[in-house]
Amino acid sequence: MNRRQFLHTASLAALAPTIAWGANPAENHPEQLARWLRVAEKLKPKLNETTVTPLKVVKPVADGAQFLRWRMETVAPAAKLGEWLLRDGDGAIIDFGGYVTGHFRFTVTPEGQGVDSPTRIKLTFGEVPAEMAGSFADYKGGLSRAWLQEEVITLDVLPATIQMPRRYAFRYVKMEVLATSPVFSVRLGGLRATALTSAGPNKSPLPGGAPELLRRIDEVSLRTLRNCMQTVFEDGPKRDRRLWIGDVRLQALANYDTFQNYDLVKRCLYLFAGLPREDGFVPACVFEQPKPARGHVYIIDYAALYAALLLDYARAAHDWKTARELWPVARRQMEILSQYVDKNGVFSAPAGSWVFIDWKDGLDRTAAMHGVFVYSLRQAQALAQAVGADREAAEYGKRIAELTAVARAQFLDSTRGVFTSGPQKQVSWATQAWMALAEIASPTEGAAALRAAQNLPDAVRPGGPYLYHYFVAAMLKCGLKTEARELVQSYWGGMVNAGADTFWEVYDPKNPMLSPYGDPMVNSYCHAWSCTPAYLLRSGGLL
Ligand code: RAM
Repeated sequence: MNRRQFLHTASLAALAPTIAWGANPAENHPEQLARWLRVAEKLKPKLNETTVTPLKVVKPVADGAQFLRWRMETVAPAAKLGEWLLRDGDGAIIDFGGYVTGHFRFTVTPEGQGVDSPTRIKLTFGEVPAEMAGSFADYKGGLSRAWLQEEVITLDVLPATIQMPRRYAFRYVKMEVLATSPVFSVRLGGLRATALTSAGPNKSPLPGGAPELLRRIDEVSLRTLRNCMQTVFEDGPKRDRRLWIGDVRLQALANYDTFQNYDLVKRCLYLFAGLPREDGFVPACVFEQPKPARGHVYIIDYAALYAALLLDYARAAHDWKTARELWPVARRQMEILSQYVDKNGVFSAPAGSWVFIDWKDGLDRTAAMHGVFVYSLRQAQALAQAVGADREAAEYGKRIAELTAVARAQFLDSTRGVFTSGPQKQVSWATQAWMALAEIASPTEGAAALRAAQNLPDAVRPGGPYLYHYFVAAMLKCGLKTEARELVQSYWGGMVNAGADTFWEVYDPKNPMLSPYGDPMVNSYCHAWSCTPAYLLRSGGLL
């Protein structure tokens, strides 16, 4: 089930057992949840602001040689804009020279015989040249067209200084004068962006000798992460502008190695903890505004990974107090998910639920999800040991052994040296990655399986950076450092070479128009889960 289908599913209530959770009733007591939300609120960061001025005026040129089909040509330095008199149908595309998440302001000055009518201006903000070239009127995507960043404003009084009300995510701004009157024109000037982030300076630059391409990949990773770090770790500052477990888990890893904003991760952990479903299951995402609220979707693998998010945090921040306090949340996810192990011992997500793993049509997710669950049980076991929950630690250990034995019996094709998934015995990169990360495969088996999947032409490849990350992590775990580095260089390096100054939500080198939402215009081109080379190049062990 993909996200669009999921949002059209009428009710999730059927998936929610109505039992109360927590051996200790205080754990899911409304007061406890409210207290956790207060902790999250106290940790809300004040954003750092930087003023950014535009670099130049550009124009998009169709170019089949470019991955995203357009390139920008310089028209004039940005300062020239103020010299131009603009009237109906005139406009300019401004390049800020780099990605900005923040606010935009500008001035409009009239020139002529007087202002005898309102002035109408259209603004379009874009992350990539294609958004400046096409018209949003042709949008065919399944997600709301309101994600596309465009505004029409009508000014009654000139001169005017306009501070646009929304926060935008952009490198380019198209400004079009739709209407003045026959007696006056306007000049646009004073263009300024205020970039926002909760990231401070990078505390850990790459070692001097790192190869050039890896340095560039790292820079783009850091820019991606910085722009996604707002009052939570957002998935994408253009879209969805919210906190998702799968995304924050990866962002947090990159953050520990670079910006080291531990409190922001802690805030996110508390937001999920304070906003569970009635039975304690954590939502896949949460909203911050107008007040913190749980998102409307549940993703089985994301809920499992809450344990990893908590354990990584406790280790990185040396904050075992928080681990102890939020341990019941991680434990509850394991309790709920354990109910989904079927009579054959295979993790079997309930019908109608959403198992994400990757944006990839046709991917059989059974084995990969089984792997995510075993991986998460391992994280939960380490947490249990650290917080003195001996009973759970032992119980998880037993379950890990059982699930591992079942997975080997069900999924391992020892003749071919790969793990398969589903009735068609599908071979995918996803399955091999999660079998290795879950330690269902030994490092030697894992290395062979990962290599085999890469070499099998009909193996289902990843659809996006989220799964590429876990595949690379699996390679590193199995000792395939050289191959892992090659993959990072070709995949993330491919985006860099295609002109990315922030990493994209989806990238398939063979399919530039790929979109999980039916239109690449609404794809996010600065996306949380794509920033992980910053981690892989540091504690990930890629260098
Ligand atoms: C996408 C979001 C996010 C991801 C979910 C599953 O739409 O952008 O990154 O976690 O879906």
